[in-house]
Order: sequence, then structure tokens, then C-alpha cells
Amino acid sequence: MALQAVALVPFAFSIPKEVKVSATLKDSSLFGISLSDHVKSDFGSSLKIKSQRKLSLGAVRAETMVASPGVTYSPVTGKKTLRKGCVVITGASSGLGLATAKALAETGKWHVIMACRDFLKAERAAKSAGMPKENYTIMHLDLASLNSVRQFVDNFRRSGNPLDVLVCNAAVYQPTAKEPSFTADGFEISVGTNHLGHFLLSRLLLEDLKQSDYPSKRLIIVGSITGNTNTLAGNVPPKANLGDLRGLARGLDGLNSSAMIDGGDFDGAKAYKDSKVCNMLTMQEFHRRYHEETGITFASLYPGCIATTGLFREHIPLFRLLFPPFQKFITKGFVSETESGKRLAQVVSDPSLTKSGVYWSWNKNSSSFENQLSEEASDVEKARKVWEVSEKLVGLA
Ligand code: NDP
Ligand code: PMR
Repeated sequence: MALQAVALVPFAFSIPKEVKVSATLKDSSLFGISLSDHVKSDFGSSLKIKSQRKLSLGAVRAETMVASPGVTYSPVTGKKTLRKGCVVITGASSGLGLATAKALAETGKWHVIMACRDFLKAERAAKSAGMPKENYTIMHLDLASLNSVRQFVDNFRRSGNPLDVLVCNAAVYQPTAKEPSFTADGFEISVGTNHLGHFLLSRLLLEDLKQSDYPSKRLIIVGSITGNTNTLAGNVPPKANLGDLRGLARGLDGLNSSAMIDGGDFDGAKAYKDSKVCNMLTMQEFHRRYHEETGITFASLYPGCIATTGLFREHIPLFRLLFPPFQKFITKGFVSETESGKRLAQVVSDPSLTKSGVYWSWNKNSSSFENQLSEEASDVEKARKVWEVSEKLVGLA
């Protein structure tokens, strides 16, 4: 991984107009994929309670005149009002999750449940971001423990809030780890947290989403360009590849099986990218299984390269120093945390982003567009297998 960070250095000083990529970063080459093709796809953003539960949320003026659920009439004015939406955001204590929570809370139209593993950190983050305190609640959730996920769901249900939108955002990235580490249930930690924790959470909370009377119910799972091998970023080694899922099927425990989904040797950076492929496949499988029946919008996104977040906390210092300027000035894929938060907040609440099964990206002008996923990240059969194996691992089948 240090090699990859060092590989940023020469690249930062020569900017080929059209680069062809072939081998690996180890020989610093970036050939085999056309940058101009890339501009057309993922690169676009850079170079390219249940209804019967008592609703505990306030109401704000509605903007449309369409009679829809979640809308009430004020007895005094006769004006239509839409109650506040309730959105759960995992990993809202920093980076993209915090910026999204802030963007939504500031509108006054959303109550944000910040589902975080470190309560104090989340409270400090919300305060220093200046989030209006009546518009958020922090609830404990450690995605690296299936018990904690189940406990969170119980606590959330007891809180009496409706669930209108769920955002699966939290993630860990261990690019420099030599050995795998594991969740409470013994799964390699990146896939265990980013995919399996969220898989159980979203499967359980699907019931709550179904019962929401809000006009647009959504389940959003954050994806990434680096899990998509149809992009330049996705071709930086190690590349995502789930193989035949043999490691996942055997439990990713590093004892009886490999800690990697494809059964190969442990590589923390690859484990993260594989977990993002699982996130994008899960979103599509949800769409195929439940969109028609429930009307829920299922979506994923690549918010842009937010090179300053805590995601890179375990990377070597040289990488952390060079990565933001590299993304700002070379790839032009950089986005600020604030901008990324606005993007994810759009996927949560924008009335024009209700299409289900979509992987959203943004172009240079920050306009959203439906992006193409890689072959693997849109493989229907693989999505079904990941779903089936995952439900066994988290105890749902
Ligand atoms: P951050 O590290 O800033 O945020 C990650 C969040 O996840 C933190 O709040 C962290 O909590 C939380 N988290 C980690 N482990 C757990 C756990 N076991 N249980 C509960 N919460 C946990 O990174 P980003 O904001 O960059 O990442 C957010 C999402 O954006 C991720 O899904 C990532 O894959 C995606 N993404 C990021 C990109 C980028 O360029 N940064 C690009 C594309 C996608 P704590 O604060 O306690 O550590
Ligand atoms: Mg990448 C061409 C554009 C581009 C974009 C948009 C990203 C995004 N990256 C690009 C290109 C390159 N990166 C190139 C050419 C290189 C080789 C010098 C390169 C390297 C690189 C490294 C070592 N990039 C990285 C790393 C990481 O450790 C990051 C990672 O893979 O995290 C999983 C990363 C990223 N590059 C991105 C984005 C968005 C990331 C990180 C976050 C993520 O995908 O979630």
C-alpha cells in the first residue's frame, strides 16, 4: 500500500492527456484504460413507526398540492403540511455522514437519527457542525457486531420514530493492515462492517420502511468508484473481485477459510473495494426483490472523492498528505465534505431522484446523473448469491 502512496508522487508531476493503463501500480503504469472513455462513465464527477405509531416529529409546510400520505391539514389554516421526514444515517459522526446529517437537519424538514458507534464523538461532531439540536438524535450502533445491529433496531423501534429513509454510509478502510482483523462475529472487518452489518440492518429495517407513510421512502447504500472496474480509479490495484464467493461462503473468518471474499490472500484495500461491490450489488438485489411490492426507492451513489475524511486515517502519512492535492489538481475528482453531503442529501430528499435501482454520480457542474456500474457490480447472478450467502452469515436464513 505504501507503494501505492509513493506511486502518487511521480503521477502528480506528469499529467498525460490520454493515459492507457496496462499493468500494476508497482511499475507506476496506468495503461489499458482510456481516460477519455472514463470521462463518459464514473469519472464524470471529476475528469469526467409504523403508520399507526404516534409520530413524534414536527410538521413543515408542504410544497406540493398532491394528496399523499404523510401529509396533514392544519385545522386552523386549512393549509397542507408535510411532517418532518425521519432519516437514519449510519456513521454520521464524521465525513460524508456528518455532512449529510448537517445538510438535512439544517433544512428543518428532517429529523436525523445519527447511528454511531461512538456516542460522545457524534455529539461533539453534531455540536461543532452547528446542527440544530431539535433536529437530530444520536443512537448507538456498532456495525461490527450483529448483536449491536439487532439492539439498534429494537431501540429505534422503541423510540417511536417512523423510518422514512435509511442511509447505509458507515465504512472502515484498512489499507496498511498486514493481517486481517475481525468483527465481534468473526468476519473480516471491512466486509463485516461495510457489507454484512449494513445487510442485517437494512433487512431488518425494511419492515419499518414499508410501514412509513412518508411520500417517498428510500434505502440508500453508499457505493464507490473504486469498486467499479469500468473506471480508471477502479483499475488501481488491488482491484475489486468477488470471484466465486468461496471465502464469503465459508465465513471470512481467516481460520477455516480465507478472510477475503474470493478466497485469496488478505489485502485490506481489496477487502474494502470488495465490500463496496457488495454494497452496490445489495442495493440492486433489494430493488429487484422489493421495489415493485413496496414502492421503496433503492439507490447507491459515488459522492466524489472526499479525500479529507477519516476514511484514510489508517493510511501512511505520505498518502494522507498527497491524496487531497492529487485529487484536487490531477484527477479533479476531489469534492469537499460539504459538497458531498449536499449530494447524498439530494439522494435522500430530492423529489427528482426517486428512480429506484440507480447508482448516482455527479458531473463537473455538480449535476446528478445515472451512472453505469462495472460488469461485476451489476452481475445479477452474483447479486443473488451475495444476498443468499449474506443472509446465512447474519442469521436470517
Ligand atoms: P469517515 O471515516 O469520515 O466516516 C466513516 C464513518 O463510519 C464514521 O462515522 C465512523 O465512525 C463510522 N464507522 C466505522 N466503523 C463503524 C462501525 N463499526 N459501526 C458504526 N459506525 C462505524 O469516512 P467517509 O465519510 O469518507 O466514508 C463514508 C462513506 O463514503 C463510506 O461508505 C465510504 O465507503 C464512502 N465513500 C467515501 C469516499 C471518499 O473519498 N472519502 C469516496 C466514495 C465513497 P467513527 O467516527 O466512530 O470512526
Ligand atoms: Mg484513486 C482518475 C481518477 C481517480 C479518481 C476519481 C479516484 C478516486 N482515483 C483516481 C485515480 C487514481 N487513484 C490513480 C491514477 C491512482 C494511482 C496513482 C490512484 C491511487 C489511489 C490510491 C492509492 N486512489 C486511491 C488510493 C486509495 O487508497 C483510495 C482507495 O482506494 O480507497 C479505497 C483511493 C481513491 N481514489 C479515488 C477514491 C474516491 C478513493 C477513495 C475512496 C473510496 O473509493 O471509497
